Amino acid sequence: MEQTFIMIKPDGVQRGLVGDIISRFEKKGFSLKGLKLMGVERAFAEKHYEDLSAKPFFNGLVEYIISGPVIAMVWEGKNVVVTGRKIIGATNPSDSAPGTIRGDYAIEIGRNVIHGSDSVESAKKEIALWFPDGTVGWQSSLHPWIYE
Ligand code: RTP
Repeated sequence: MEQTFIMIKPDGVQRGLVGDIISRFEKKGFSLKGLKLMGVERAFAEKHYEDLSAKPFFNGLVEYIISGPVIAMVWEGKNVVVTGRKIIGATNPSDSAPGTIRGDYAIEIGRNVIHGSDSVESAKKEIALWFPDGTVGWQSSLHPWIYE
């Protein structure tokens, strides 16, 4: 089954949005496979966002991610990478539809509350980076009610 990496950024944690965000993924039917609250070192944040290192906003982005604890999660389910990005909404909250996390809770691109892997390949890379010891293997008893 497909997995994605989801991170609630420091603003989402500080603003008390953790429960709401987890609830949205749970209610959709996805399974939580890993979760931890952690402070991120600068080098780790730079590694996570290494593909963006040439961007003018890179330093500000790294400062943002290390500014407070984040929630790192692994979610599992059919098409969870693409559907997770839809639940999150467009990168710039000005473009994210109401009903999405960013559409409902964010105004600026530099404070957009949450990260989600953008492909199955980057999900695998990000899960290996954030959960080097792996995750707990368990199956939700709700599966027969969610998948035909
Ligand atoms: P994320 O990786 O956080 O899920 O975001 P994304 O794929 O939707 O967007 P990406 O292009 O990968 O950008 C990563 C994060 O960098 C910040 N950003 N700031 N100031 C700017 O123009 C700008 N552009 C991007 C955002 O926090 C974005 O989520």
